Amino acid sequence: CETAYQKFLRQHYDNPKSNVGRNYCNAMMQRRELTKPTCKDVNSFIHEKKQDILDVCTDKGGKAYKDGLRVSLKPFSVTTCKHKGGSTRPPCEYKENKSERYIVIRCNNRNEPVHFDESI
Ligand code: U5P
Repeated sequence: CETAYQKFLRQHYDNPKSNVGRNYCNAMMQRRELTKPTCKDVNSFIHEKKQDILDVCTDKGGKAYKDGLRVSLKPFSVTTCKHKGGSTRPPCEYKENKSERYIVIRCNNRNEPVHFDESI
């Protein structure tokens, strides 16, 4: 079954950014199974190398932030998808916001990311 790290990758890792047609978020949220049984409200996809994301869990690429979270030392390319409102049942309609932001994540004791908190 899916580990917490695998789930993080499914939900938040997309590098290079997938070519999925005209609405990236609508396609990706469905493809990554984030629209069942209801539309996930907010979800971010990171367009950087897997190793660079892993490095945020160590001194190489990240540092301690509040509440045991870690923040990246450099800005990452991130697309955040936000549900447009209306029905929370599929089909889900999202708007996208792509920019360079510091990511805030939680890591497990094997220095793998297991939670995306926010980007700042
Ligand atoms: N989330 C993102 N990006 C954001 C904020 C939240 O992907 O910028 C996702 C995370 O997967 C988080 C979930 O676990 O939304 C719930 O966020 P929250 O309601 O705890 O803020």
